[in-house]
Amino acid sequence: MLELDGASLTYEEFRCNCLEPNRPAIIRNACQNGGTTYFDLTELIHRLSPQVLLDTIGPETLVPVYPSPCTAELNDTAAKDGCAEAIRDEGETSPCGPTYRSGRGEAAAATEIDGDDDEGCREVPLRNVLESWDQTGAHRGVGTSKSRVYYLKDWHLQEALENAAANTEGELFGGSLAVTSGFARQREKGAHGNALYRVPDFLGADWMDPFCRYMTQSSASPLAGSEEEFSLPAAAAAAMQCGGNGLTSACTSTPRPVGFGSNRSDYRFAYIGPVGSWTPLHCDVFGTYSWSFNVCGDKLWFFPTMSGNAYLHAHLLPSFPTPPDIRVLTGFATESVVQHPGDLVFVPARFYHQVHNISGETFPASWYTNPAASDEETGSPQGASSTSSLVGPLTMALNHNWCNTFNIECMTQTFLRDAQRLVRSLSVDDLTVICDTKDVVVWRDYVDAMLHGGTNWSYASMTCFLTFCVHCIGSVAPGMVAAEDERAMAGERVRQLLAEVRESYEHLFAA
Ligand SMILES: O=C(O)CCC(=O)C(=O)O
Repeated sequence: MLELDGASLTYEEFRCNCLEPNRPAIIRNACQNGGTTYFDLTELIHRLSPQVLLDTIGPETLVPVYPSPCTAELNDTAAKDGCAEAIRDEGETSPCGPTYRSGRGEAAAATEIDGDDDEGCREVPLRNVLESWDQTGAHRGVGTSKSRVYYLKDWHLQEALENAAANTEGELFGGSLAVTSGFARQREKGAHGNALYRVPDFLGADWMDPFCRYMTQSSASPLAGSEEEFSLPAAAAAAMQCGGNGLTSACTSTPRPVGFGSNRSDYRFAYIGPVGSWTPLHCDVFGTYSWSFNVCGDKLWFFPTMSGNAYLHAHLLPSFPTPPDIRVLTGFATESVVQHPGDLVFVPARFYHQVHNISGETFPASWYTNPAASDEETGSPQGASSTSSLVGPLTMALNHNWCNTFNIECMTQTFLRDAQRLVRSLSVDDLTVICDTKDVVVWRDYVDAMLHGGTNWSYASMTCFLTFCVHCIGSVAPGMVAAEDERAMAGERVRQLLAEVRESYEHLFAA
């Protein structure tokens, strides 16, 4: 695994070693670079500690958790193998796709959390999640078992912290989101989560975050000033309207810009999990890159080699159940690395990875055992006794998905493949019955809505996104290119991709 030193890393080095070849890397010592502090570990550990989270976000706030089978066994093996070293497995490639190597590892046995064995995402009050990690066992009974633990992940913590601060500062617009100028400006300058951290400049440009910010602002309030902030002239704003963006559309509803997922999605996350929780083999959403910064504890990452990644794309079935110890699979070679606090892992576009929380920190926290009895006026609990506990050990990380000129083509091609896959699964007869017409303009609208509902992106959102990028690159909006010599190439590439997406939509049902 490529190792880089974050203290001295330049954007040019990162571009040449990681972005251009689409190659994973671990960046050690990523807290400071060139005299700028991007992550302050002491401050981060404090602000992400369970007690401070309870105080700032609120115990009843719903957070996304995944019941994760625990992998204590893997941790033992990994430790024995001395996994700071890359583990290379030069397995022969198999034409049949990945198979299990005999004799090593088994998927952890599963038991129920909350009487439900569904491993998908669910929303649970923050209090319940923290209680489930109580080391003393005093708060057990919220649904943990020895072999399954809650893993708090894909949590929009940054947004939650911005909203909480905006609330406190009376800045909240219309009682909804922290879209007001202060936080939007901080975010534009690369500071996230109410000054929780800054994105290191060596990672280069990010086109996802400004687009998501624009969409959030423009859908939250016409007064939020998003057009001013992004200097979108009327023509660019109009070009982003659904139904007026070059997509021939039968939709008669009011034209509006379309973002990814819900129009207010963002791609900034926190991952907090007890030792033993893990994320199975996957590639990141939309063909984006991701970076993951470790705040406390250690993570063990498994990546296929470059050729192993190509092999997995050609052979891995979407529902193939990957085992905790990925090394039991044959057919592709893997490498692994242990990420410590202060290290940042770069995950390339459409690159498989599997991640295990292998060590963590323990935190003191206290709960009111009878929160319903708390006095609403003073906020102090009445008739509710507070008990002190130890929570953990926990591994904590921050993470962004992003894209720029080096993976925008991969992203667009990934989208076009998703769209084609959906179209192939629909017959002309079905569409005629469902849409009650043979009009392909109606079919296209219908399929695009289906695509958006199922995959969180669509021709409408890709067209809006690429139009936004063309405009921002051309108008020299801040942060769209990390080096000025990339601007012309970036602009040209995005214009071509926009034309390709429009062309594909136009011919979606061509013979
Ligand atoms: O930390 C984890 O559990 C998963 C992280 C991940 O998949 C990512 O950052 O892309």
